[in-house]
Amino acid sequence: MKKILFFTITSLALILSACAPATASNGDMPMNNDNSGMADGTPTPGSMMMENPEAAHMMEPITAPNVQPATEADGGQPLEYRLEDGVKVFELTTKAVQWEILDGVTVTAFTYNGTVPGPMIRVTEGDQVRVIVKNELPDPTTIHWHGVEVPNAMDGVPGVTQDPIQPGETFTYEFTAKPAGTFMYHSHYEGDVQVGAGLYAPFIIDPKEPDANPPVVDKTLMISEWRMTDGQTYAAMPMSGMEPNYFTINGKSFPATETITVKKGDLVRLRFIAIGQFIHPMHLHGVPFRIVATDGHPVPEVAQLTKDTVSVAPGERYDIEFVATETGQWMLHCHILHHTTNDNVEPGGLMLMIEVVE
Ligand SMILES: [Cu+2]
Repeated sequence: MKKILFFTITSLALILSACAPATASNGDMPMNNDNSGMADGTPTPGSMMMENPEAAHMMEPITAPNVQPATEADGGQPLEYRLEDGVKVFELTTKAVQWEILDGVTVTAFTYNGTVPGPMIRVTEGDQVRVIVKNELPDPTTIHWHGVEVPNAMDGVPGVTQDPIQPGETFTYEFTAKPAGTFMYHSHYEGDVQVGAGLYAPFIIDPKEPDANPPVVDKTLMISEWRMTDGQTYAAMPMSGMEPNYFTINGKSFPATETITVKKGDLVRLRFIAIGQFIHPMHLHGVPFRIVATDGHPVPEVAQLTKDTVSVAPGERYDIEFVATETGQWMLHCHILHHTTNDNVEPGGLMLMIEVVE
């Protein structure tokens, strides 16, 4: 029955596309070669763009006037703050840069302070935090503090809790940092585009009472995807024609990903944050790990799962811990194996090495 229905719809689409007069062409918008956009019965970006200028805008390449190469090589680095009357004041500027994800592969990215991910904001539970955001993008933007319990007016939803921050404008967010855990901040304006284009960063709130058994190594890994075609960068989307062909951990594809060096016997904590639009089952070689926190919230010890693979869906965070018991180079990688390629070539993408030394 399904086959007959599919055949009927496909045939109808082909007949309709063959009969349609060639009046739908729009000189400004890229289109599929066949102009129908329905060659296999599936609407593709080309056909949608012709019909809907807003969709066309969402699927345009990431561009900005006069984009310069990034001056920093590493994303997610701690952001300095100044203290003003007991408030920790951070400054962010949104801007487009050319960001190298891999030797010879550079994307046009929308960033906080010129890096992908943006700088890590790391504070202690109960801190009063002020973040001054200057928008130097060609488009409006807002910031959402994902998982942080902020007052409603600080939630960063355009048209709901605030007006979008227009290009050239500045907006100030202020809230108390709570609860403790692994969080993030990201754009909430045209998120389908701006988040994939690089507007995301870690936000870590350390507990007021320090950890009784703190990890020796504590790394945050933000996972996302990109689409690069003909030298143009697109925000990768889970739709035909917009799928990613590059995958990054902290803004880098393997082998440009960071190697994490740890000493044998060290307790290691990795904080996975998925901020793209795809699920990534992250698999660790060598030893199993415990899931000690989900979405920033501690898991009671009796409820902690021991696993070697954890699927991290968009928006989720998993903090995992393990003791490195054997020396050697141990892989950590996504187990959707296409995600360990660079433009379809293996190895690449979502892989990194954990080097355990004596
Ligand atoms: Cu994956």
